[in-house]
Amino acid sequence: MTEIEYNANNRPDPQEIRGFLHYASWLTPDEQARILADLREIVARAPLFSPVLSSGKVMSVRMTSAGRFGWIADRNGYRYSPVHPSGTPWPEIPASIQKIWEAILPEARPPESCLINFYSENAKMGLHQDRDEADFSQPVLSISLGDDGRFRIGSSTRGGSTQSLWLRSGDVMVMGDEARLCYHGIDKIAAGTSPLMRNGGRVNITLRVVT
Ligand code: MD6
Ligand code: FE
Repeated sequence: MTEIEYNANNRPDPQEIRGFLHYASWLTPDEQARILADLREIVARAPLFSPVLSSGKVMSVRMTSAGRFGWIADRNGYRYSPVHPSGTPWPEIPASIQKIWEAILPEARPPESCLINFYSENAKMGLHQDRDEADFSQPVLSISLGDDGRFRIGSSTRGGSTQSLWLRSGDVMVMGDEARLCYHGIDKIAAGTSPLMRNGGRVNITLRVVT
């Protein structure tokens, strides 16, 4: 298959919302399908699992990862790990995903972790900060595929006002600089809003520098 190339100059400019940069419809439908095919290969080797938080609660989002580090959660807490819960190393980050980071964030260090979150119709992700990484000067980039998800953004402290926007299939979001430690989460999935996946659901991919 031909290598995907992304040229950020031919793509939509972002809208800023509380320091987050939202690139609506950055990926074409063909590019989204190509990325989804690469994700299916990752999931075949590193199956999705349901993380259990230290509270004993099982997360409604199912996850797996690619790259040097993946995010795992079990009774011992949550952390980055070089291996899947099965003990095997994570698959490599596919070029179709890594090249999005390189096109949008040419100055950033290469991503070391590619977290893949799968949301079925009733899954949610509570408001959280991404603060398990060592270098907060490095941004986090997310890619949304499949059904629409309502993304909620707060501030860098708990409480206070929030704002929401819908993330749609093909959208890219960058959380850097003053937004890097803002609380955010997904409070609703709009089932049946995307034809990308036959059985519905939403996928969010987050790329991060961990060390
Ligand atoms: C999601 N995203 O969109 C969850 N984190 O399903 C995140 O938690 C996230 O989209 C950091 C930066 C961008 C994100
Ligand atoms: Fe996050």
